[in-house]
Amino acid sequence: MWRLSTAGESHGKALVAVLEGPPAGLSLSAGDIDRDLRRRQRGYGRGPRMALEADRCEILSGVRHGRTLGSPIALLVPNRDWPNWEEVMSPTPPEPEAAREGHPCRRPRPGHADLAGALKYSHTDLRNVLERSSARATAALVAAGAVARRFLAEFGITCGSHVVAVGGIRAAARPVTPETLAAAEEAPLRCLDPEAEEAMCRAIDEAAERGDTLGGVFEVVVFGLPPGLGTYVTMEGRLDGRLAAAVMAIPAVKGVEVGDGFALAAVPGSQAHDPILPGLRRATNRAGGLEGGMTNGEPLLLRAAMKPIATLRRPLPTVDLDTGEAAVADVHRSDVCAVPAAAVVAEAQVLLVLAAAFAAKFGGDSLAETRRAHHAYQEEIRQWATPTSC
Ligand code: EPS
Repeated sequence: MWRLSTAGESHGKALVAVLEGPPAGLSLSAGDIDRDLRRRQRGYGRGPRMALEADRCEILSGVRHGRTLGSPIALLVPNRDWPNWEEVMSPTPPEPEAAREGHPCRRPRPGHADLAGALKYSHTDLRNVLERSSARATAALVAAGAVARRFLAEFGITCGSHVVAVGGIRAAARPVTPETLAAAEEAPLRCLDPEAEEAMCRAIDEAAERGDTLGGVFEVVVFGLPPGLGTYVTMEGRLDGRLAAAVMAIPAVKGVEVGDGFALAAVPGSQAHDPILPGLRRATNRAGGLEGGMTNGEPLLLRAAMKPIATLRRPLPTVDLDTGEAAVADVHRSDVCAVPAAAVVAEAQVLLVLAAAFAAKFGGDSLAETRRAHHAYQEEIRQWATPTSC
């Protein structure tokens, strides 16, 4: 069973992830994790914090001499901004004479966790809410997701993502393959359509000038999955539900669709499904690689809609919690657009769900044991695909 816990405040000392589940014998280095941390930091439209941070992971436990031990893997991602916040975020009460708790935040941002979080936890300083609800916490998810990526790579499973739309500007459809995704890795928005990408970047610049923010749509793609991960036999085991829950849990994500998703509602059944061809392959992948809550052997395609970030430099109307009077929301340092970063976070979430489903199917306390079970299943699938005629 794979299980993840994370902790950490945006301007605290560090973010922490504890991951249980990876089998013993998997090769893993901090470099494997840092690659994804770097990818999460990039993307056109990111704010000044990203220029300050150079996220790097320290492996605290669960790995010895470059191989996992089968014990929980603890990961630490230090916040380089911490020295600037030591007093404001100190775990100990401030000295009375030097009481500089920082100015309490009292004007909640519409769209952020500020108001509901303050009411729920009875926090009078909204900083107590925003520090944990900040998207900074996603760095810990990405660190853990990189371990899942390493595990699944052992079985030929790879995952990437690309930006489909920003601020209503949509990329033209382009072939999505491991090669096209790799080629777009260094593009400003990791978009497969360079012309649309240029227009998106301009829109981000214009939004920045207006003190506004932009959301968008991204797609996560997973190649090399065997059929039969997940299950139809219980509702909670259905992989589409688990994947959607994991991606919806990412800050600012407001919608998730699998394959052709919402568009399937508008076409007849004859145009909605993917006919099964000899060899058990499909010519189309409208289902996005999931049928009956299970992988079907086709690439997994999952799209998500991200709303614009709730911190606006030209803030929205709110209420001052001290006076109850109309006010404008607090302004904090933030991003103008973080759609490519959210896509990297979604990759991590998807990889963690898939690693858990993979481990549930194949088991294994050691990687070698998992490999044997996977190999035997692949042999069986091959026989289904090419039955020997009698
Ligand atoms: C982020 C860190 C945060 C924000 C941003 C993402 O750092 P800071 O608040 O110090 O600038 O830049 O957070 C949000 C968009 C948000 O809504 O909280 C990060 O590491 O991704």
